[in-house]
Amino acid sequence: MSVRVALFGTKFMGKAHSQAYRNVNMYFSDAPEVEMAVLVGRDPRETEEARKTFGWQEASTDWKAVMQRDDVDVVDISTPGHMHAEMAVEAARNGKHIICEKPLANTLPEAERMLIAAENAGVKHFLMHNYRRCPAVAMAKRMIDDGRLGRVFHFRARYLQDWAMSPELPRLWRFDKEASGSGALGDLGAHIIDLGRYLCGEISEVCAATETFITERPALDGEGKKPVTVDDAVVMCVRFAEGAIGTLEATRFAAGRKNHNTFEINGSKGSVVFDLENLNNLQYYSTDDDIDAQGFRTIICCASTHPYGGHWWPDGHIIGYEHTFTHSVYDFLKGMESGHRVRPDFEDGVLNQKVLDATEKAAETRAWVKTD
Ligand code: SOE
Repeated sequence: MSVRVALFGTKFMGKAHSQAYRNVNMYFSDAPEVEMAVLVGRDPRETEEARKTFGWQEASTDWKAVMQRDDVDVVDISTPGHMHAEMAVEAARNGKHIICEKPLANTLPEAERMLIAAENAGVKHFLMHNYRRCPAVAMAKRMIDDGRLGRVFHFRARYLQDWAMSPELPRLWRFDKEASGSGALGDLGAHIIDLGRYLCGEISEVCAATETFITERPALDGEGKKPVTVDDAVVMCVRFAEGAIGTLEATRFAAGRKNHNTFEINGSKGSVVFDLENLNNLQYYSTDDDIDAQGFRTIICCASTHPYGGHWWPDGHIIGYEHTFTHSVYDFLKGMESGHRVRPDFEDGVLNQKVLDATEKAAETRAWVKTD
């Protein structure tokens, strides 16, 4: 079986997804082979340059025409959020399987429309929350599912960056609610909400505070300033349906923090700690250890016994950020082959969106808000 893909997006995520398709062909020979058919962008010259660099067969700037092509099986949407819904609905209408970047959409009604369109068309749908597929994160999930942490009490997550701190930074699309849905909340918070749901189950209730530290920024066209219409930072307290409680923080204003994505989970039989800056390692504490030998130990999750192990290098040879996209694409392709559900999918996207919505409502009303 070979699968022809059209990728929509030529920037950072377009690059990450392109590399994932190349890697899958090279390292995951048990997956269907990918043909990198068409790269779609807005600007003809930029798209052609990206096509050459990323290794796609063709370049196009006509996204609707590409959706209708019979020789495309999978549509990969790596565009800004405001285009996700229209593109995904069009892809589903044309019977294409869909991979979509996070967050699924800018609003809950959009996300629901995408899910309904994909389900009605009977196509596979997948949401790119790549951090689920760090081997150490997948290992944490395995340990929780096996009961090795016992009853889970706490989920404590932080996703910190600092790229937005300069007031001179122009008002990019990420500062515009129309284009991005929300700020640090939807961009970074969505990742740790997804990880919280993946590891600890559904989030039932939220209270939150958001803040916009720089409320206007230089307009992109150089004509004066324009208002920032999204949050710069968010802090959340959450309750999980299964009884745990959690705190989540996401910001673009944590000086010195470039891509600091970390969580700690505490259960009745032990704890795990993940930190993207040491992404192959999972810190694990077990209450079963001898009392005089207790302490956190480091599991380097790069052996053939670990999730995704064995596909890359010999045991203990570390991997990186880009591999998380490869693992995501690999699982999606295996799901296409077997027909099994691969998560996170658009249903997860809708559930994540409900948490994002509840968070905005909670911050606005300064009260606890249920997610359903
Ligand atoms: C923002 O800076 C960003 O690129 C996010 O959009 C990605 O989802 C995250 O993984 C890295 O940071």
